[in-house]
Parts: sequence; structure tokens; C-alpha cells
Amino acid sequence: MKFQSIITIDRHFIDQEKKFPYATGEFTKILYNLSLAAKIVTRDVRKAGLVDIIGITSDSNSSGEVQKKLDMYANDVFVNVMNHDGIVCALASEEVDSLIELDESAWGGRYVVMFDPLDGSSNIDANVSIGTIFSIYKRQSPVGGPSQLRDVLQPGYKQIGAGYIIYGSSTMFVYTTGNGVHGFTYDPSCGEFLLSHPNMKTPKKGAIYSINEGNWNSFDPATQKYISFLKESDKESNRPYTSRYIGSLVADFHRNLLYGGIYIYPGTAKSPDGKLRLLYECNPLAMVIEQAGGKATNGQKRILDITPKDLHERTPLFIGSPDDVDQAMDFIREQEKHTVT
Ligand code: AHM
Ligand code: MG
Repeated sequence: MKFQSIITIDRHFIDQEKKFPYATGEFTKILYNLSLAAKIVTRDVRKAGLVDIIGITSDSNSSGEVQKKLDMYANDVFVNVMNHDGIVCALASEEVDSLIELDESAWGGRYVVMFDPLDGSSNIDANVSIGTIFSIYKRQSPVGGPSQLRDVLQPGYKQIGAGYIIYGSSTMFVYTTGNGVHGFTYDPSCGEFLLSHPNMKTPKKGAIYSINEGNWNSFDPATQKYISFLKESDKESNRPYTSRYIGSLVADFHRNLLYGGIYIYPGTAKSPDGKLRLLYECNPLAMVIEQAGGKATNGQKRILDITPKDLHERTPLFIGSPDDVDQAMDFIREQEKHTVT
């Protein structure tokens, strides 16, 4: 049996930091804190469904405290680990309407972190994989005062780090700092994330499409035509594609990153901007996919080039293997030609 060298996530963070001679270690600390929160959330996600068996009721725990829903609990874990060493000046979460309030100890922070603490949480009771998505930016407002909205309303290309944690058959931590995408699998026996997927690349073209086809009647004609095209038989272009849709973005994204293909959450008649949030879901995954050789667009422009106007702004999303995303865009452009003339 051939063994490969064991690289813990902490060692990997430090090795990455060494590439920047002027690094202060603060950015590395953020990544470290995120991986710590991932371990805490893993522990509690693994207990989901056991609360009534191991003596904790779903209403209150043994000390009489009211139990929080797992997604709010995960939110609090991420806020707590990020908000104690004064490195982060602004925090925003999909679970919280406005900027998370931080006290004066955060005013000297030079970084901004945004996250979706437990995406796909409606799937928890069915034991389906769920995830955390995160995004890191440099602060824009002057250091020394409270953070401002412009710190969080930055276009995605300004991210200096992004990634996700998938709580699946194992927990994985996948991240990029603009230097490739690296995946770590959690080994509960030693409590460490170990490098399992160095330098991840997505196939140039896949054979999977992921979309909630129940919304078919409210898709725009270009999306309908593209999906119908993927279902046609054509040996040369590997069609028909396989349909895979879990309804848990991190899980759908992770599978397609590994195997290749396209994930689409288009605008629908009911929600013209789709369902997914630009800041907490689309931007971080767009940075990851681009670093892995893929593409992400809203149908009109690159996701990472969108300047957000609102903390909870939504956007349509086409993300995945570059050839597949390009082909979907061909259908959109073709449709536009017909609509304009
Ligand atoms: P959430 O952030 O409230 O958990 O919702 C986001 C989830 C994604 O994980 C998933 O891709 C999408 O919603 C599924 O939506 P739908 O049920 O409309 O297909
Ligand atoms: Mg979400």
C-alpha cells in the first residue's frame, strides 16, 4: 500500500502564508478559525436527530436553555470564532438581515468575512449533505472605526479567499486563496482536516446537469431549450447528460466540481433573480470554480464582476465546467437575438 505524506490544514495554511513575505499571520488566523468552526459544526450536525434520544429535548437542553435550530446554532458558532481576536472588522451572514454588530474591539480589523452558515438546512432531517459557504475580503473603510456597508458590498473579484465546508459522508473543507483549490477531509480520530484533494481542477466538460426541473414552466425559453438539448441523444457530445439535483447547493456544486457538468439556478417568473444569494453563495463558489478552471455567470456577466447593491441580493447562477457554461450562454445569446429583432 502506498502512503502519501500527511498534510494537516494548519500546515497547509502556513505553507501558503510563507509565499507572502510580508504576511502578518492574520489572514491565516481567519482560515484557522473557519476550520475550527467547521469542526464544531461537524460535531453537532452529526448529532442531528439524536436530540430526543440522548436526553436533550428539542425544546430545551439539560441546562434548561432553549435549543436553537441547527442553522442558527451554526451561525452563532461562526460569529463567535470570527469575533474574538479583533482581526475581522465586519461579518455578514445569510441568516442575519443586516451587518452583524461587532463591538469596538473589531474596529482595528482589516478583514471582512461573509458566510452562509448552514446552506440546504431544510435537508437536515432527511440526512442529506449540507454545507457552509464562506468568503473573505479586505476592508475598504479606514481601520480604527466601525465597519461600513462598502466593506461588504464589494464585487466578488475582490475576494482574497473563499470556500465551503461540506457535511456529507465525511466532512470536507475546500478553499482557495487565489492559488488553486485545495480540499481537506476531516479525520475525526485525530480531529484534523487532512489534505486529500490537492489542486482540484474541474473537467473542461462534464455530462451532468443540475437544476430544479420542477420550475420548468417558469424557466426562460433559453434555459428550456438548453436543458432540452442536453437530453437529446448524441454520442459525439456525450448526450444525453445525466440529471443530478440534491437541492443542497454545496453538495450539488461539490459533485459537479469533481465530475464536471453544470449547475443552474435561473431566474424564474416568480423570482427573476433566482433564489441564490450573490454574497453568501454565488461569489464564493464562483471564486472556487474559476480557480478550479471553471466558469460562473448570471447569464449576462461573470458573477465575480457584479457590484452588489444589497446585502441579500440574489442572482441567477450558471456554474461549472467551462465548456458547459459557455454552451449554456450560447443558448442565451441565441435567444436574445430572436427577442431583439
Ligand atoms: P437556503 O440557503 O435557504 O438553505 O436555500 C438555498 C438552497 C440551496 O442549497 C439549494 O441549491 C437551493 O436552495 C434549492 O432550492 P430549490 O428547492 O428551489 O431547488
Ligand atoms: Mg443558503
